[in-house]
Amino acid sequence: MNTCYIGLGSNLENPLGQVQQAADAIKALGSIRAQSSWYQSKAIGPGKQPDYINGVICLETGLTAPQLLLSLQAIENRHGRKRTVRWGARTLDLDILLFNDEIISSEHLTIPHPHMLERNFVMVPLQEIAPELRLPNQQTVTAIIATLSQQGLEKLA
Ligand code: ROI
Repeated sequence: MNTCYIGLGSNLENPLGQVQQAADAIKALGSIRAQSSWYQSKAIGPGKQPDYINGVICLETGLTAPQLLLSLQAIENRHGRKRTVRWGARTLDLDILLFNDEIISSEHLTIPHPHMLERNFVMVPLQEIAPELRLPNQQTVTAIIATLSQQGLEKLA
């Protein structure tokens, strides 16, 4: 069995509904060990975009990392994801953040997710469900959070 952390994000077409439905679909890929609250976050990236809803799920699965990636892409596609503008607004974004403590670098997959350490909308929900977790670089989630601004991030009730 593999323990992985998945980041969820949406900023189009009822974002909260999008990520909630995605969480349901992810359940079918194994067993959900933990799920963070949902957070509203200001869009990071160029141009003006609506706010995002973000969250993180810990999934235990028998799938390999490439199989998990394909399964997550299938869920994204069912949500009408169009891959047009890089860094653009999206109905659903599902990222494999961590896969066991593996470091993976292939054409389709880079794990740990290359931008996770600098994104409060990833690290804060991750801290909520795994405060003691160490990343493959041996840093704790809590230590990384201490370096990040909490600006633009709001936990939903
Ligand atoms: N900004 C926020 N706040 N949340 C996201 O999930 C997100 N995803 C992205 C970019 C466009 C980088 N900005 C984001 O892909």
